Amino acid sequence: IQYKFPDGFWWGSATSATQMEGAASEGGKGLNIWDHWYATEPNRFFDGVGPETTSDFYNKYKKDIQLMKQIGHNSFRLSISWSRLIPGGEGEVNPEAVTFYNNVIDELIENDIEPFVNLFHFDMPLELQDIGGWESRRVIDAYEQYAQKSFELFGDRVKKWFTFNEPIVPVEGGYLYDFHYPNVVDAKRAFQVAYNTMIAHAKAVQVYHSLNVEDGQIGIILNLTPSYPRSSNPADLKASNICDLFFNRSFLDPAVKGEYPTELVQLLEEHGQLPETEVGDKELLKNNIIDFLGVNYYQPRRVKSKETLPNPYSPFMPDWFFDNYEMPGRKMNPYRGWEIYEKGIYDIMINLRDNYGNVESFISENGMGVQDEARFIKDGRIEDDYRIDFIKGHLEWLHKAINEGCNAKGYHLWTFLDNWSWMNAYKNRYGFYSVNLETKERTAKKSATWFTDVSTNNGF
Ligand code: BGP
Repeated sequence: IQYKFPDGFWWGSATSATQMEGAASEGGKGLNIWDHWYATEPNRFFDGVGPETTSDFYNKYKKDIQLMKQIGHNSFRLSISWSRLIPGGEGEVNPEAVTFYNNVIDELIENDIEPFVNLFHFDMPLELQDIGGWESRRVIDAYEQYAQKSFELFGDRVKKWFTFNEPIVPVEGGYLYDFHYPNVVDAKRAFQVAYNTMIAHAKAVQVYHSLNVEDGQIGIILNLTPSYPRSSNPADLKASNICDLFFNRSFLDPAVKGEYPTELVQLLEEHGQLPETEVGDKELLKNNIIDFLGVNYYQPRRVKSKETLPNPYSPFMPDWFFDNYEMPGRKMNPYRGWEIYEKGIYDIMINLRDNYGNVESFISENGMGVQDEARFIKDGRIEDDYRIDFIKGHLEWLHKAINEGCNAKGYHLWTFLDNWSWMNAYKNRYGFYSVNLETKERTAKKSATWFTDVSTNNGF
């Protein structure tokens, strides 16, 4: 074995409630923004397909957990659907949801698969969005209650918690670039949402820490996109530094260090974009840093300085400070339009080691979405050698980082089964298992077999 990973390394995969559960109107679930958006604007979604059924984990979890076990998973990340657990987002819990999540958690544990549970994966209950979503302090309070309830209900068995998955995505999608509900384009509101999310995050961390759970850890999952400048000329460096501030450090610094980068605060202040704060927020952030960090890594960001100055009368946007740079010769995943740059995973880890106190971390998502995988079927299974190469390439760099002292504890693929994706529905498939959308039959891809060896041997 050339690449051996540390003992106890977490091998598994990740998914989210909206993308995998289905049963969107079963079991007493309330509506979230995705159900609502799909009902009102189905043509926004690829092929007009929404999240109502997806891979039907809600009804098939028992079998699916067997499949996880078969491919050597020792851990698996899911999210709780807030609108399933607490329809409407505030008030009473839904007993059917409690039964469902209890069953899933128990089943995982019985099969020696450690449950990693995330509280918020883009799925705001509709009623709470209607009163302002993350712009509203009442929603922060509701989230705190929801977090507390979840810890009380499931915390005796779940020891790995996450407050948010990729909190920047609802900011970018919902408030900057119009690819998520509520389709607002307004940087000031976006910064308020980003800030309030971190206040909600810190409150959940505070609640969890007050419970003093032995062996319990709480963290956040961030999609870190290392920002590479086109050249080392000062203008390019500045552009890439600002990008890093907006898209990485605006969450990473408060989560790990308990405070926002001064440079970011100054920049927002200069442009009149600072969010509203409340007395006590600073201390809250300072006193409630994470125990560990999930890193989702798909692609880097390549940046160059602006070719033309932004019109100062146009509404403020982070894009005032940089242009994206299409580096000649870069390797692309053409289906998703994302660059594949395996070394990025190493650069992230070294940055965490050197600038973030070597915070405990793991790769909480990494994966390759591919269109029309049926064309790779041979003898009844998808021969996804491209996915194996993709995972291998990233694991090699992760291994090097660990050898150099980085504190990385695991690797989760996105995702276990082909599932529904936010805007792309089933266009790109990511799973270890393919899913026949009519019969819901699951079939292992070649990568699943390969990954079984990796997890069983703790290396490859
Ligand atoms: C991450 C999300 C996941 C998942 C994945 C793949 O950003 O946390 O929810 O969807 O990306 O991206 P996509 O489905 O958009 O191709």
